[in-house]
Amino acid sequence: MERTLVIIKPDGVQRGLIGTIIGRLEARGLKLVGMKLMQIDRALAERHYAVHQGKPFYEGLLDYITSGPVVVAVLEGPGAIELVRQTMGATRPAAAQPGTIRADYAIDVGRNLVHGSDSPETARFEIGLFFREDELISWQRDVDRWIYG
Ligand code: D4T
Repeated sequence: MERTLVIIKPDGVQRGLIGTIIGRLEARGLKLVGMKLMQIDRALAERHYAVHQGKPFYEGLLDYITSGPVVVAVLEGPGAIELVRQTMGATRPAAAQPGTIRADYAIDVGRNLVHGSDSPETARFEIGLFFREDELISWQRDVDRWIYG
C-alpha cells in the first residue's frame, strides 16, 4: 500500500470543488487516511515548495498557496502516487487529458486546483510536513474487497 499527499489549493476551496475533487479520488478507489482544512503559512509553503526556489514562478506560487484555506489529505491505495497524478492530469491544464481534474476544471498553471506528491520520497516528506502521525488513521474499509482483486 502506498500513501500520497493531496492538497486542494485555495482556488479549489474558493470554487466549491472540495467535494468534487475528493469524490473523484474516492470513486477511483483510493482511501482517505487523513484530511483537514487549514491555511498554509509562508514558512510551510517555503518548505513544501523548496525545490522550486529561485524559479520565476516561485514567489507567485507562494502567494497563491498561502492566499486562502486549503484542504490537505492523505490517500492510500496500491500505486496511490501515480493514480493521483493521473487523476489530476498534467501540471499545465491546457496539456491535461480530458477527464482529468485539471482538464475538466482548470485553465491556468497558476490556478491548477490540486497538488499530488510525485514520488515515494516526496510523499513521505510532504505527509510529514502536513500531518502528525496521530492524525492519520489506518482503517479497514469493508468495500476494499470489491476494489482490490
Ligand atoms: P504541484 O506541485 O502543485 O502538484 O504541481 P506539479 O507537481 O504538477 O508541478 P510542479 O511541481 O512542476 O509545479 C509546482 C507548481 O508550480 C506551478 N507552476 C509550475 C507555475 O506556476 N508555473 C510553471 O511554469 C510551473 C512549471 C504549478 C504547480
